[in-house]
Amino acid sequence: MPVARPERQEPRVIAHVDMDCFYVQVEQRKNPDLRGVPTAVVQYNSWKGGGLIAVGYEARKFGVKRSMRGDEAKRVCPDLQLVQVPVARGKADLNLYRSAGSEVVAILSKKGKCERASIDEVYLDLTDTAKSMLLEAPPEGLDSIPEEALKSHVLGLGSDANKEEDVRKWLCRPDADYEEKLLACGAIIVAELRIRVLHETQFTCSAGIAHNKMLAKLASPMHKPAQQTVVPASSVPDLLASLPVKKMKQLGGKLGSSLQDDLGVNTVGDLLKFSEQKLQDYYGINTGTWLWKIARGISGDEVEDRLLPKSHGCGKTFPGPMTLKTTSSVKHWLNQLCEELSDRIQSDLDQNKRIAQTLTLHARAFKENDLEPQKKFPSKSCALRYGASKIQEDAMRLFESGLSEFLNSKNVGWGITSLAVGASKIIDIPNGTTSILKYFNEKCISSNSSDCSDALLEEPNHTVTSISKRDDENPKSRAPTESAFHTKGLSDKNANVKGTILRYFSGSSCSSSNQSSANKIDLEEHERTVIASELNSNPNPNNNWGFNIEEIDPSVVDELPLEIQREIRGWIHPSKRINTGKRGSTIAHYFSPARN
Ligand code: DCP
Repeated sequence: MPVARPERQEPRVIAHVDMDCFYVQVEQRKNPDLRGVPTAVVQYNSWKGGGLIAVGYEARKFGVKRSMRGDEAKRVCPDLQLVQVPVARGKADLNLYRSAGSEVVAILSKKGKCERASIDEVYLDLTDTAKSMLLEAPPEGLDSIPEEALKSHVLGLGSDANKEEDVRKWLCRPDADYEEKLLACGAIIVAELRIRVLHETQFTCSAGIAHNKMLAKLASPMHKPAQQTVVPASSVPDLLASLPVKKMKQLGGKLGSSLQDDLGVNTVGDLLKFSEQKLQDYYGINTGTWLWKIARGISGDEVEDRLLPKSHGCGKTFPGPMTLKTTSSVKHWLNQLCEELSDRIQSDLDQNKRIAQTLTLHARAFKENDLEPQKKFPSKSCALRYGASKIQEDAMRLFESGLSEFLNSKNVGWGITSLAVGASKIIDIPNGTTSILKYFNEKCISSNSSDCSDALLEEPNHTVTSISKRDDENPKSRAPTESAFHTKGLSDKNANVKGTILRYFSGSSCSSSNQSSANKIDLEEHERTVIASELNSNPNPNNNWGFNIEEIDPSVVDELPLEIQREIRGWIHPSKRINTGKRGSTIAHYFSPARN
């Protein structure tokens, strides 16, 4: 359940930056012939043209949607170019997109505290940078305001013909209070950052700029692609008054449904009718206070200083005839997955000096003559040992333990329709452990051999743990940030930038009215809801939307924006809770035998 974090008294400037049709942009950069052409990226499974996972804005004009399969999309847009997601070891390989996301993060993180929230979205705390700008180069003193900043959508400002002039006045208001002046600086900083991202990576992005993470995240998709939306404090009541509760982060699930069903709350603004005490009576002290605060746009969540993922995961689905029915076929695929996982944690160790501590196995399964079809294959975890063959061995043991629990030790036929392995509880290696690192680097990493680790590591007890609670621990990895940001320098660098980022979408309707963009978002949200309810009501969902849950590739899900992950996981494991087991956070703990 959500908990209210204490909010800082000082005003903050937070941005949420979200890449536009990200995988499509990455593919268009790789193959410039695709630029300006309706394009979509499809899953590697080519059934009915493959499931669309990213749709370019040119294709969206024709009505192409992410819920379609390639064949259907081609029907609505015959010129559509379909690009298949790269494949390695028989499954989707997201490395291309991951490193493209890292290029963007590297640029954004130079200007403020930066939290990589998913493969294509980032939070920035620009408070210090905005303060410096206000002291050294306030908007009203600038010779010119960047055109991209003038194109901002400032909520509450209206959308008159004279919009740019109105935005200029808003950015330069001498009578604005300190909080709103900082926000104006934030808008200019973000506009310049977005131009810099475009120049250095060729990618466009959209952004929300507000006084907290929650509001920034709400604002970033309001005007897409390649635009930014600013949320002055005075616009918050109106924004929340009409915002459906289900669209608010953390209210998409049961809590949101309970608000609707039990309290008749349909929009976030409706919550204003309830006192804090009343909300606490219904939902407990913490959640009650959190609800009371979000109704007022108050959120104390901090931007975490984290540029690297919290965990690594890879998985594969085995729909229909591909279902795995023998231990040897499971072993074969687990070996593939574990090899990839091993490669990724090794390069994390190499590049970032981070160690993953927990190995987890998830599966979806069914059994013959099932009398308890609601019973899920239990997720299992144990201490993670480095080296591909050790991971393979442990994953296989986790699988066997999970299978025996799933089958209740009965000797019946079974099938596996999805397998995934994950490495989590990632910690930074403390200083002074160079010799250990050297050992990992020189022996284990190159050979991928399991034997080398035995020489150094005491074998941990491999307690197999059933997973019961979501891992919310957040290992942080810091990167240098600049405390001051010289707007002028950035402006100079981009002085030759003609026009705005929107021109990269010339000919697209994307720059059109706010209304159409809002409708688009509503429609997509509606469709997802319908799909989710179809899936929930249908144990073997092949629904009218042509969308089959069996085909969701867990490896594709892992790095998606959090709300999409939650949504998809909600379909797959409606009542799943992950591991509670708290481990020590030092390397010493890792090398000592695990306690049973
Ligand atoms: N993705 C995926 N499967 C999904 C949803 C998304 O593989 N069901 C991938 C492809 C997307 C990327 O994640 O390009 C980012 O997802 P977003 O939801 O941010 O959507 P896009 O960036 O594609 O488009 P938008 O411009 O609407 O944000």
